[in-house]
Amino acid sequence: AQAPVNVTVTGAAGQIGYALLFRVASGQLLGADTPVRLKLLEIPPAVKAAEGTAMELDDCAFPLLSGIDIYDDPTQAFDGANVALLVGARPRTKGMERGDLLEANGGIFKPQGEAINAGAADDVRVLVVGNPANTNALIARSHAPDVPADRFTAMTRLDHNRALSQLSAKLGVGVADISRLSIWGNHSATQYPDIFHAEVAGKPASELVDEAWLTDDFIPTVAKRGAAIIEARGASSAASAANAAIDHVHDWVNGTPEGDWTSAAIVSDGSYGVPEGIISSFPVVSRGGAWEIVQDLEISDFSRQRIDASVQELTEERDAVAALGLI
Ligand code: NAX
Repeated sequence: AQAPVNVTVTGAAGQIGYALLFRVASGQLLGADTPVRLKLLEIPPAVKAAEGTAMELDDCAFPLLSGIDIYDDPTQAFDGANVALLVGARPRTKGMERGDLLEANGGIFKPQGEAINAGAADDVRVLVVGNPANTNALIARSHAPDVPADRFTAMTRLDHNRALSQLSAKLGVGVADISRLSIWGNHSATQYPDIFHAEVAGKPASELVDEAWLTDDFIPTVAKRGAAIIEARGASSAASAANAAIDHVHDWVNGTPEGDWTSAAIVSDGSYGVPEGIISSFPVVSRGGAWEIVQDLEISDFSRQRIDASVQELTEERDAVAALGLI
């Protein structure tokens, strides 16, 4: 039988954790043939709640779940990790300045990066979900010099899935009829969901919608969907975020379908004028277990402006964490 894959999940007692862990344990992350061992990381006051979730995981009697360990120490939690889902983060509270937010998260993602560097498995793949996700991933990556940079990613798959859903509703087609959508930039309100290379049942999506709908409806709806969910549900997106994390890692490990691509925030190699080293969302394919940026797409002025604005925000966040000594 195959040896279990170690999946470390931080923020395990939170609401995304609650939606995520059962799907990981049931085999949806890595496939129905791959046993998993869960390594949960929480802060001390939330360890008891994580133990409660672990009791429920036990009660599911998942055949693929070979064990659960709970830690409040990152070094132990990341020891031997093959997949690391970094969900726990410090949320922005009322009156908090951006610098305070970045500094508080530096206090989380620096030691986690160090722990990954010290003890994770050679094939470790890291997905940062906790916000500000791109810059938290940058902080973790910069404290893991022995881990290849391309193993650090941040999640824009939820934005990608939201864009698919909005376009499918607008055109009255199934999401499976849409291919080649892209999310560029930061997982924030400046993100740019791009339909200019998308196809709908083989036709260019841009011929099926007008620019006013893109500008006034589609782009802001996708970018502000998180706020709309909070307004409606009284709590932030959790099951859809967990679903996107499953999609991201599943595709990273198993590949993206031929002829299509997805979106993920990965370390820039300078493609499309995005400064090397920042963690920005791109259209990506997964081949042989690694993300590759889709190359040679034509970028219109409409798209260029919006990509540049989001990338500008990312470089400002990078400069801010550099000034704080966090990278
Ligand atoms: P919750 O507040 O429900 O859970 C967060 C959990 O993280 C808590 O249990 C907390 O104790 C734990 N935690 C805090 N510091 C930790 C540390 N140093 N080590 C381990 N655990 C720690 O938040 P939830 O709704 O689950 O959201 C988690 C994060 O996902 C937030 O930062 C949120 O902003 C972010 N999101 C990111 C999305 C994305 O698309 N990238 C979408 C959904 C979500 O908003």
